[in-house]
Amino acid sequence: MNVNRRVLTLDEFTIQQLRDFPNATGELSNLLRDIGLAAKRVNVEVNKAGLVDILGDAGNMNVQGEDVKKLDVFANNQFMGVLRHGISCAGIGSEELDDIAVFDDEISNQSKYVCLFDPLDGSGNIDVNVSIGTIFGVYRRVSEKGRPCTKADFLQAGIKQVAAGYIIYGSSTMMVYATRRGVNGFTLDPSIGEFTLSHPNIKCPLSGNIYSVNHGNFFQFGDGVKKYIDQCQKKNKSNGGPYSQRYIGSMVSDVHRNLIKGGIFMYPATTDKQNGKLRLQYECNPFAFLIEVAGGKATDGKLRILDIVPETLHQRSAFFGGSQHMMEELEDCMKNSN
Ligand code: P6P
Repeated sequence: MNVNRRVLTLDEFTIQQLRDFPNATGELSNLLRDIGLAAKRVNVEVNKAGLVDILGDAGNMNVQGEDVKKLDVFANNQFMGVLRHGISCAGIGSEELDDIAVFDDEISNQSKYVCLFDPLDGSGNIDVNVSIGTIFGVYRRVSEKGRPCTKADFLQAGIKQVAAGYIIYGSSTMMVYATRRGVNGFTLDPSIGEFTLSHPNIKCPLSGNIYSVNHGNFFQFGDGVKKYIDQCQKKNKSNGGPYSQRYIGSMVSDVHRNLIKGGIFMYPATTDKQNGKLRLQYECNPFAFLIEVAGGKATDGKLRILDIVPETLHQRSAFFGGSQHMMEELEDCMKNSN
């Protein structure tokens, strides 16, 4: 009987990918499914966040009978908990943890991968009901298999990522991730509690009409960035109108919109933040990997983000990423300015 499945769940999709790569061990597929499971648990609490005043502040018990802590700590614990008890991750680095978390047990030490997370990016927007997200990057470990993972596993250049992506907890909850084979988006179907393939083979449009930047920092930007922003304000869309400036203040939401519609997201270095604000390992690198696989570009204004070799786990970087043609226009402005 030919069962023609039009809508694949995340589990079915990752297992189908395995059929195309019979020699694969299935560890990466397992890992991505584990991330999807933790994301569903976070989604439940994030969607209730607006009710905290009614349900009382953190400290409630959730459906799993766990104490609900501050949401970003809760989110971190969900991802760390699922991966620690899985079979595909040797440890994690996270914005919520000062140092790496080594899952030092017999099974985890045999795992091929480590993960870096921003468990709940943009969490400052929760109380005003703006979309927030989780950002993750997956690396093949460089330390000896069978032994605990080490800091070196987490300080690899972004080009070494084997997968990267984000979950956006918005009007719908989506998980979007890239492997070298492509970028695919899955929308959570609450009726079956599964992420289902809704955006296969996402490509970032080569150009767009949206630029995203915090204009409040304008006078702190370098001349090249100012010149590009001026250009955007004078540019004409195909229908003759100026570009649109869209900035939500939640990187996952801004980059997701620009990835789908075309556009450029900028968080330049400023006089206040000379190394930029965004974290290289778990904000810039995952998005840079995903944007490049989707056909866009991502730099720090000088260097390709994925080529930067990190020195510390929480180091910051300037970040410019999005449609190829818009990035090239920005680079021209920066080349010809100091
Ligand atoms: P600003 C959220 O705090 C975040 O890390 C990103 O999600 C977002 O793009 C950026 O900071 C917003 O920063 O300084 O413009 O408020």
